[in-house]
Amino acid sequence: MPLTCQTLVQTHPAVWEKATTHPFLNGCRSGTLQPAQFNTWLVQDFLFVKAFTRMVGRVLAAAPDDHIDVLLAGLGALKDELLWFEAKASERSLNLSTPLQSTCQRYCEFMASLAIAPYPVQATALWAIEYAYNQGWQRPGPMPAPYSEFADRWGNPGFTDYVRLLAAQADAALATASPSVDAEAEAAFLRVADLEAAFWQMAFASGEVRG
Ligand code: HMH
Repeated sequence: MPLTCQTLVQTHPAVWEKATTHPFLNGCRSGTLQPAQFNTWLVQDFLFVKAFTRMVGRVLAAAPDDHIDVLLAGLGALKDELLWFEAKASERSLNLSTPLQSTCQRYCEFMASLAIAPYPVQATALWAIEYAYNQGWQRPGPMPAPYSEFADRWGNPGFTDYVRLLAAQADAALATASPSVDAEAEAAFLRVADLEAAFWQMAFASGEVRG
């Protein structure tokens, strides 16, 4: 049986759960998150998305012809997203010219490292990165202001459809992949999951009120 995105989640439920649930997200839902925690996330995620956009550009460069449309649409949405992050940061008077925290740096380095990975591995990692936010922001349930806008960005039906298309493209690429490429794709999935959990923890811990 060929490896699929669904198999990856089913094989590693605990790892995926850790990647997509966190006190940070529950704190958005309950209103107990501190603004400093949220603002740390906002600035670091802007820096992440800039690096992620470059990664999607590289995935596009490696993609077969019939995958170009979906990736171009994704890049178009990322153009809007970067402008939206700038607007959100400006509303909160946040400085986006901030150094990357080490966890964000590690995630960006991982994305850069995918440049030399086979296309099925790149497509799997891209799907996992988007699916993590698609699920993570929806899992706690409806969020109050100001977080509802953030939850909706990654939880809206259009984004959910986009993530499904990314899964279908990754599955198509994996369908003809060798066992060693499958193993590399699985390792990339697990790496994304770890980095996602660490990213939430980075924001949650760095904005924490200390006594
Ligand atoms: C850390 N993972 C992180 N940030 C994002 N914006 C996404 C994924 C997008 O899906």
